[in-house]
Amino acid sequence: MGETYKVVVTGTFNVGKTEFVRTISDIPIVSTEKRITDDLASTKEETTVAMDYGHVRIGDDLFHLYGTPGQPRFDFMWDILAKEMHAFILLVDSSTPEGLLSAKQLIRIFNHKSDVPFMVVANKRDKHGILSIEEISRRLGLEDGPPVLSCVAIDKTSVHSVLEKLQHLLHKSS
Ligand SMILES: Nc1nc2c(ncn2[C@@H]2O[C@H](COP(=O)(O)OP(=O)(O)OP(=O)(O)O)[C@@H](O)[C@H]2O)c(=O)[nH]1
Ligand SMILES: [Mg+2]
Repeated sequence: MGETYKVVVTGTFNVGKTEFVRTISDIPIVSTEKRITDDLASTKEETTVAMDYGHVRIGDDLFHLYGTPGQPRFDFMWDILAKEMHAFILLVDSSTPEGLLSAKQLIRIFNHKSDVPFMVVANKRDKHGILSIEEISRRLGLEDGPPVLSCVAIDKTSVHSVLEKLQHLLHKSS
């Protein structure tokens, strides 16, 4: 018999949380994306205001995936989504150092909510001029912490491989 896991996918604005859940989900995701009307509209058209939900079976296990909103003004959702989570994934955008300081704080915030395994994932590795994994790790203060994994959230195989590593971590910690 497999296990069922609740996993929260978090990170700052525009790092690829919705894409990550959408790419791997076995069902069409439930999303709460709304048109951006403020100055962030130049970055993209829509942003998550409450959550993304999808699920995927990996081997015998079922993963319920909850993407958080990235903008701090929707941070009231974080507590709700983190309730009874088994693990969290912190995504960062490899193509810009912007947001890495906030990502560092997010790791602390989510670790504080619950003592569960977590993984730090450098997304958008397909882009040009990206930061090295070592640089991202250093900026997040994780030199002595967990390894930073590479990911391309628009590629299903890549997301699958991240979740397989998380599965391994969860099996080890149970
Ligand atoms: N090239 C590339 N683009 C990506 C990747 N992951 C996400 N994107 C793009 O980055 C943009 C932001 O992705 P989203 O999934 O909306 O990001 P988000 O973290 O959910 O954003 P918020 O909910 O607004 O915080 C979209 O245009 C995605 O298609 C990736 O691995 N590579
Ligand atoms: Mg989103």
